[in-house]
Amino acid sequence: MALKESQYIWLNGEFVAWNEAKVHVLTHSLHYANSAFEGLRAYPTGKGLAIFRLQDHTKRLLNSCRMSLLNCPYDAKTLNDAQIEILRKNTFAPKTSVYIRPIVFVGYGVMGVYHLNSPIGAAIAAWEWGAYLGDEGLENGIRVKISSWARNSVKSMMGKAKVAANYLNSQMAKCEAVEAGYDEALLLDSEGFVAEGSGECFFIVRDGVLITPPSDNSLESITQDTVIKIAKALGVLVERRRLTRDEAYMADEAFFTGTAAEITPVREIDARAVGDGKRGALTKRLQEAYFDVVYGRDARFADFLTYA
Ligand code: PPE
Repeated sequence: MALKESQYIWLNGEFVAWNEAKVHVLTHSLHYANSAFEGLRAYPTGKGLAIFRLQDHTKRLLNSCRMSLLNCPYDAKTLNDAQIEILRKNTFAPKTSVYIRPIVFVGYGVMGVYHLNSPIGAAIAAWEWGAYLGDEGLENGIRVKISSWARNSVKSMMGKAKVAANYLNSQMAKCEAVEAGYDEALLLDSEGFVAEGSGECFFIVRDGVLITPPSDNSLESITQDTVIKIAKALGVLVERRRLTRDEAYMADEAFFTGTAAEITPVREIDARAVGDGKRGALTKRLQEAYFDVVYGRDARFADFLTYA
């Protein structure tokens, strides 16, 4: 799906025209993949666009920078304000959700692996982005393949840093799944326990209990945290514990969560139907409750929204 262009991008403190937001081909991050980024959504509400959990995303971005030794020249307030401003500057179609992508990167000027003498740049773009795994996927569920790739080991990479380098692993898993005719990959960790999707966290439902792995081998997902909070508010029992592939095969329901993926039901894993092969009942309830929260229709979670 081609990117839907908007008008302005924030680049190193200034708003520039979309097509002028450029970097040099010798930009360090392009070669060595040390760049920290975020993905946020802003949803149209009765009071205009509301960014979901802005402060939490910015905090994670700055933590990713800290872990990856990226000396971000901008503080949280500057980054938060710029994300609000990027929504005001651009014109978006009414009723569409907008995706915001901040990125902090190693810039141009020094080559070689050692990056601490390089300048650090930052950019924030925002564009209209529909359902990550398709409208049909949101409604009827997707088909998932357990990847032959193990998720990046905690001995080699920092899965809690949302840095570009971690996504080669995601990309290979995603391509393998798609080329095999599936929609998405589920990666296990090097011990064989469920880690996460290529860009999502994973949940199952068994006997009415919602189960999702701890963040041992995954990003600390903001959507996963939101879904856990919503489930608890609905009185659903939640367990955070390690999951194995056989348990995923036996699940009554399964779904992926992520800012982009929202709550996407999983209807099949490795040629095995999940439950009755459709979106599960609890999955549907959580999906509806999640959309109520992000669209500003649930006062209990009003603090999660920042209006642009
Ligand atoms: N794990 C991974 C590896 C991941 O990339 C994401 C987000 C998540 C879990 C869920 O995190 P959170 O959004 O905080 O709930 N993936 C982002 C990037 C997707 C992309 O293709 O780009 C996203 O959902 O924005």
